[in-house]
Amino acid sequence: MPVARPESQEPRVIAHVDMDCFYVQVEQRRNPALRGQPTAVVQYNDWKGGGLIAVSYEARGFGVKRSMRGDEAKRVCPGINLVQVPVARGKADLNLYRSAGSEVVAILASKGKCERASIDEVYLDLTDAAKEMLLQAPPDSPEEILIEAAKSNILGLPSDASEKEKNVRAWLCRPDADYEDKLLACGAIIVAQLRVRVLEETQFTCSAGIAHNKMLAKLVSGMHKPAQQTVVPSSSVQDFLASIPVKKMKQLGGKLGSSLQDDLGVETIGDLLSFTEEKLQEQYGVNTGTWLWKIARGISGEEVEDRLLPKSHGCGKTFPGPKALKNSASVKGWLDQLCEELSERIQSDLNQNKRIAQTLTLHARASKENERDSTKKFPSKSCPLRYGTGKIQEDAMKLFQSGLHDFLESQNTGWSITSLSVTASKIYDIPSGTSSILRYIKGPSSAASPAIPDSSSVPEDPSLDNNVYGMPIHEEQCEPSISEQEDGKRYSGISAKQCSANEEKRISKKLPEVKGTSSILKFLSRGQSALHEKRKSNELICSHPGPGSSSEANRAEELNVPAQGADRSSTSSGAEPSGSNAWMFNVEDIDPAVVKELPPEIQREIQGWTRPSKQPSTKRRGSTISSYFQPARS
Ligand code: TTP
Repeated sequence: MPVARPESQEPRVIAHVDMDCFYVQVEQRRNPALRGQPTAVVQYNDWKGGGLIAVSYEARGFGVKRSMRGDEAKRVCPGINLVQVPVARGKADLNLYRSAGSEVVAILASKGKCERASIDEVYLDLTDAAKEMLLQAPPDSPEEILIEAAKSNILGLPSDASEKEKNVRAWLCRPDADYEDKLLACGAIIVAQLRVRVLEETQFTCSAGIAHNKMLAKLVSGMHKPAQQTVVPSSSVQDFLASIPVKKMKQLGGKLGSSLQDDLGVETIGDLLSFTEEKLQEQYGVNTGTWLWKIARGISGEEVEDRLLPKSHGCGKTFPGPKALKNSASVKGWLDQLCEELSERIQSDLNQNKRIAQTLTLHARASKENERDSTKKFPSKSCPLRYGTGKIQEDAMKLFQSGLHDFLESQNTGWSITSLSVTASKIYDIPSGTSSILRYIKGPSSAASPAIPDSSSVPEDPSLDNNVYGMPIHEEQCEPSISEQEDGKRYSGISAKQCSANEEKRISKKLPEVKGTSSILKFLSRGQSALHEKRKSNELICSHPGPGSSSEANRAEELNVPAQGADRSSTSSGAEPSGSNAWMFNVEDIDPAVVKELPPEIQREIQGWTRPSKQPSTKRRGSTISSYFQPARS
């Protein structure tokens, strides 16, 4: 459920920058003959000409839409160029687009805190840069304003087209503007400069929104596309929000937005103004009620995170209709390919960024023979991630088998899989200096089994010894334990806390004088305990039942699979797993930035988890609020 964050007392300048028809622009840079032409990028699947995933603005002018397939686009616009997304291992290979996005991010990040929000969009906190401009070189002469800034769209300014540029220049230099607007004007100039640099250095155009918070910046960045920017002065916020349909707002696209429409008759964000904070809290709980009350007033305290890299990596593939997988051999064949790609990506993240992923998760979509309408979902399964393609493949297959066992509920029936994906999450930075010190740590204990990664998997950087990340493991120090969880069920497993403490003690004993050790110990103790656990890959599998699924833990026990906290790892609650299951997958660990890169069916499933939990309801949709949301009431 959305929660209001405390907002800053100081005015901030936040920008949301979104590339225009991004995959098309990347293809146009590869093949300049496509520039200015109606063009679309289509999926690797060529059924009916392939689904369109990106459409150029020229093609949009002919009525081509992303929801179309290639054949339909050709009917609407016979001159359209259809470019197939690059393919590797029988599926879309997005590396080209990912690295093009990184080029842009590198430029945008030069002016302040930068959060990469998806493959082609970022948030920037430009507050400091704007303050500095205001002090050092405030805009004071309309004639000297950069042309790109003068083309800004300022909400609330008279929309007389012939006078627009003149009005914008005057607004950006207004001597009588209040401090907030002056900062915003500086932000608009900085964003215009950045957009010009992006164009010059990458040949890509982008659009942007500039406002006092992330929510408003995001809402307006797409308002004037392509290659334009829009500014939201505080004085225009109320009028602007009065025109925004609730479903357009982030976090209101799902059940909460529907409930606002059906139960409160709210159509636009502005309509929320007619409800008191108490009334909204009464309906939706204290946190969400306050959040709604604030967004109606354009207030949002959400911070721009300092993050240029994704929080997780994922690869998936769908198998629609006759392509559905119906036996373990074909699942294994595809899983091997997905794992190979995932392994390459986490390996390159490790080599380039010195980051290590902790959790491997398998998601699948399945149906049982003769039970096409069953609501039973294939449970997502997680385990600690072991580096090395072979190990990831082996573990992913075990996760699949465990999920299938739960899904089939011991029925001996045929099944088919319509989508598969593997995700690596809980990615941590390795503190600098760790590698050389850990080479020292390795010493004689290196004979102990390194769980992560395997020796074949980290060859590219000799300074990154494989045991750097696969910490020496002393099995005898990590006794399996039986723990009784809140629900009274017993789960066998490793006491990670105990293991971590032992390991830490052992390392500190061994390295009393090594410089920089404390950072390593911090690293070792920071939710990394799972790395030290004695574990065979089939010993720790965590299950993530989809909504409506019954207890996975019971079945995990039958399977002799310790489902530590299985039922508590609710993917919708967002609760952090406790120490002993710190490796577990949590939906919060999935980077929204990469969700868009997964097949649409998987996207929908993940988005479903991030929406408010739904209580099973027999009532007609919309009849009462309580049928939609879990308690969270005051
Ligand atoms: P978007 O930013 O949603 O769209 P866009 O950049 O193509 O166009 P716009 O100018 O309207 O912003 O998505 C960025 C890229 O992500 C897009 O070029 C292709 C890819 N993508 C998919 O592969 N599948 C999807 O469902 C969406 C929405 C995007």
